[in-house]
Amino acid sequence: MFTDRAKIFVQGGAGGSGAVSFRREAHVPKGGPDGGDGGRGSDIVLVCDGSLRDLQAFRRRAHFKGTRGGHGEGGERHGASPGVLEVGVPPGTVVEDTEGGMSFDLTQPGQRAVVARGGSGGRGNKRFTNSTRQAPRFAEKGLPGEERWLELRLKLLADAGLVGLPNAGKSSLIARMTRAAPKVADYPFTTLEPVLGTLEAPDRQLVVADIPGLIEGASGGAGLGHEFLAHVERTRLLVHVLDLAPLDGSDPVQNHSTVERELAGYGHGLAELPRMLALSKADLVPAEDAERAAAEWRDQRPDLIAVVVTSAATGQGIDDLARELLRHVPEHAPDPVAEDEPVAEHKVYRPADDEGYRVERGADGVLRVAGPAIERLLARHDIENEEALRYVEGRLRKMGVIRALEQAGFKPGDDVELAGTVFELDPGAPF
Ligand SMILES: Nc1nc2c(ncn2[C@@H]2O[C@H](COP(=O)(O)OP(=O)(O)OP(=O)(O)O)[C@@H](O)[C@H]2O)c(=O)[nH]1
Ligand SMILES: [Mg+2]
Repeated sequence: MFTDRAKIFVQGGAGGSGAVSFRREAHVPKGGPDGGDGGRGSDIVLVCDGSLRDLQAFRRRAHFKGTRGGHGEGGERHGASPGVLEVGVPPGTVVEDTEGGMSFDLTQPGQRAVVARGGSGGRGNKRFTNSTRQAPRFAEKGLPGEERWLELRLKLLADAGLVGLPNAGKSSLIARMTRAAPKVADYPFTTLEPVLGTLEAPDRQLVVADIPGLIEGASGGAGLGHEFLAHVERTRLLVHVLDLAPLDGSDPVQNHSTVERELAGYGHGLAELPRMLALSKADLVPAEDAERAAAEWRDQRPDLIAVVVTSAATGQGIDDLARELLRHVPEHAPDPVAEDEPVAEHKVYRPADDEGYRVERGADGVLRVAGPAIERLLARHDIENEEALRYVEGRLRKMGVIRALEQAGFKPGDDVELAGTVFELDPGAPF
């Protein structure tokens, strides 16, 4: 089974917490703070792996969780930061986060995309020492790692694609032209999944995709073709394979328009791709009929790059078709990406309010402060710890939150809800 879609859950490792610790020395009753910092949790990184063919592996495993960073310890020992968790995906994988915030296109082996960052470690109590606070009895907690659901879609990276009605002879052509060995049979929809074949020229290779046959309504989801049209989206040229002598007695001209209509209906630029026409099964009609049909097509459709009369049975026209493909498909140098500079082409949209917060008074009269910066601050500290709470109050003052609260009518001692937790805030003396 060829799997070209998967949904996976990724979660970066949580950061380790900072330590609260004091130096112990033989003759010093109480030494200075020496709590080390927590380590950073591991990032989840998708890595484009040229040895993978499809997304099959994700049917067995769809959850990827990073390792937690080590906790800090006394004696200024910092917690370990485990390395990244790498997850291999095949070339041609398009990654999108289900919330729509992130998208990556992994095309070249070696490319990497960080899809979930590990949480940062908390600072140990040693780091909270200052002139007025010489023995802090609090430290930061590590933050949780990012987590999200990702949608993976594989769009094959072929240079040219074969399209046509079921039974037109597409698979027979690719089998004859390349070393691919797709199933060939005299019933429609023999091909159930895309097959790639490689045309070998002395100086280059060209990858051709054979996809399941298209039927009327394919662009709207009928048959199998629709699902697989995505695999010819990235090709630079389409070869329309048209049966010269359809078994069902249908008219080749109409069959041709059926397929072209579906390509146009699908969108994504398929209709605009350059076209070649491979008239197939020439051995089944008199030679002059095949030549006449070819001449008519050249006449009617001057936009076709080439019209080739072929027979997979006798081999007629196969070399010509291969030559035309090599001549007309622009060469692209897939410059191999060096292992050390591989970054996936990506666009990432992050909310710009990373530092932001809002102050509002709820219907119940309680003042609320919310926003990512507030959430991080609260996630970092244990506000049951009196000292930590005073530190948090100091931070809130520096961030301008206390002033904003005062403008909203806050008096020291009032209840305030911070990132979902209500408590009495009494930011008396700056700490
Ligand atoms: N006589 C003759 N028969 C052919 C030729 N090419 C293909 N066929 C026959 O036509 C039938 C369909 O061929 P396929 O290559 O499986 O067609 P396809 O377009 O891949 O079909 P789907 O995968 O179902 O879309 C098979 O029975 C082939 O043997 C040819 O050049 N000459
Ligand atoms: Mg086929």
